[in-house]
Amino acid sequence: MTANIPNLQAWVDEIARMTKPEAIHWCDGTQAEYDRLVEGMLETGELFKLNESTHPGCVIHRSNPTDVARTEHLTFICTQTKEDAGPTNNWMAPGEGHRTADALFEGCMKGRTMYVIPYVMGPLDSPYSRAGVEITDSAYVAANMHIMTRMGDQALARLKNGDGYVRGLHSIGDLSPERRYILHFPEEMLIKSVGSGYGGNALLGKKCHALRLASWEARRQGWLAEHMLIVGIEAPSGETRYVAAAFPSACGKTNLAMMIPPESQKGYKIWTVGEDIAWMHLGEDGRLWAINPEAGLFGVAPGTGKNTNPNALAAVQRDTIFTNVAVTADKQPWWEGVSKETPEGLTDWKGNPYNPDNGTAAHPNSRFTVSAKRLPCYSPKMEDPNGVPISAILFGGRRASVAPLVYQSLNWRHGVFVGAAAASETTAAATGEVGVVRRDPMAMVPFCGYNMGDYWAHWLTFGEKSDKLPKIFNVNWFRKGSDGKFIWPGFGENLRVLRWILARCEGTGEAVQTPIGYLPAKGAIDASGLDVSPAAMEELTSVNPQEWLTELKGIEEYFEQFGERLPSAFRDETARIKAELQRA
Ligand code: GTP
Ligand code: SPV
Ligand code: MN
Repeated sequence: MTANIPNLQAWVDEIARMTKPEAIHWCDGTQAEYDRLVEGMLETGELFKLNESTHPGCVIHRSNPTDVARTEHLTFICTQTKEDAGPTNNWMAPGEGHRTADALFEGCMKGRTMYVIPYVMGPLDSPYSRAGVEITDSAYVAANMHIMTRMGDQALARLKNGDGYVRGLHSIGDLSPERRYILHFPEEMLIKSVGSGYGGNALLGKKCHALRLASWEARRQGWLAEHMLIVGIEAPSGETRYVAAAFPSACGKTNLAMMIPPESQKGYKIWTVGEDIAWMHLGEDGRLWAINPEAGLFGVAPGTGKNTNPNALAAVQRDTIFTNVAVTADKQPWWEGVSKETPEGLTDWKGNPYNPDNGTAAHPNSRFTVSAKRLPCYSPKMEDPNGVPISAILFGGRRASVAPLVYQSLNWRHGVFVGAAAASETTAAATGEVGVVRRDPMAMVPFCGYNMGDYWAHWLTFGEKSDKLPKIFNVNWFRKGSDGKFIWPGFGENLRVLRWILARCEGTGEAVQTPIGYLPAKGAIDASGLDVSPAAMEELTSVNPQEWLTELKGIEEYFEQFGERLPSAFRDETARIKAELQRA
């Protein structure tokens, strides 16, 4: 098949000349094609079949053990000037980026099939969706793209309308971290990724396109591309309100997007619109509207259990690709948190008999890929070309101390500051040390495709355009007590916090004003029936001025590196909060 789309055939030919594949396959996006891809990988051993009677259509992939998470130190933004990439991104000059990557792409597909994957991020008929084409030599990537995006002929049709598209070139190369680069050329709307087959490094529609390049494009076009879930909360009255939330990787987006209201919250229903990425635009009505550019879930397996995330567990019972989970003796997928007992005869994520001395059975960043339509709480709004109106935006992360369970910003400007000041303990979703507090503004540090100072300025402009914007909050489900255990039960019980948030959006919901924002008044968050003492609840909903003065110092130091690009509004906010804390 050939494509009659400006420059596409020429680009594919050029890449084929450079990479020298044995065959070229234009993906059509059909189920038959997906089945053939899986069949092929079962033959080569890239995939193994799981128990057909308990998990029909499910397969497992075991990565190279050095290729199990995003590698942020090998991820670069290649803009003309270093300043446009900003201090939070690795930068490489475009010329050097092309030379470095192309040397590795040269002949890299010899003996392999090159897959050409036209895809659309977002509903096919939405003006807010964007198209792309990924070229890859990985059948695993092609199969995952089938689940995660709208791809193949239906995408090609959209490409033909001439809107322009992102080009993404990917090769697993030799999987060596020494020859691995994930390069973004926003000025060319181009991605070059080599040396990794892992999700965020290789499924180029996801973090590379839908966040890094899209954030760049969004700034120019006046919209927002964010690392956010989108969840609908239907009240017993039947009214549904939508919330978007930005938490860093492995900090609870998937879980919050599909939680099940507990016994105590009878009558509420939760609808999942998105669980990782949101593209938001200002509607004609002045509200912020969000679409989910993705079609599937690429979720963290460990911790997914009957009590924590039954909806995700239900979704992954069939037609799912598991990556780096463990396998039981009867070929069922297994990970820490899916059952209390560790079953006998387990095979670990590397394919060896499980031995606790070698670490966990499933890799801490093991994942499942499954269509969002498999979710019992799937929201048909996921296909709505206009998306859903957002009532509240949540920022947050994993903080054992300092950050309260929830607080509300005073206004849009302060809300943008709250997002910019967010910090979180690092997780296994990226290689490197785990559990270190790092500042992660808007959960976008690994994903903002340009200077973060400019990104904040862009966020602030929305405040001048509308007075119907969502209210902005900060949440933290991960506060720990002196016993080292989480104080807040989290998961479905987080609905109690969401209810206070939605009440605040409606002008009800009692609050106390503090220097950092509005905190819930005593009793405003219903904690009845929970194993959280009144004293613990008090700890979760109060501000320690000393701790916050230290926190503020860290925020100010972090902001320094942005120099002139730091919005002056942020200096005003830190000055105000500091003065108020010192008086407190
Ligand atoms: P990415 O896909 O990496 O962007 O991650 P995510 O933000 O979607 O995180 P996810 O929901 O997959 O959660 C990651 C881990 O945090 C899992 O092990 C969850 O079980 C755990 N988790 C999620 N929500 C909560 C919560 O409310 N409380 C506690 N204690 N743990 C949670
Ligand atoms: C994340 O790390 O934030 C993820 C997984 O959602 S990945 O797609 O690999 O980036
Ligand atoms: Mn993510």
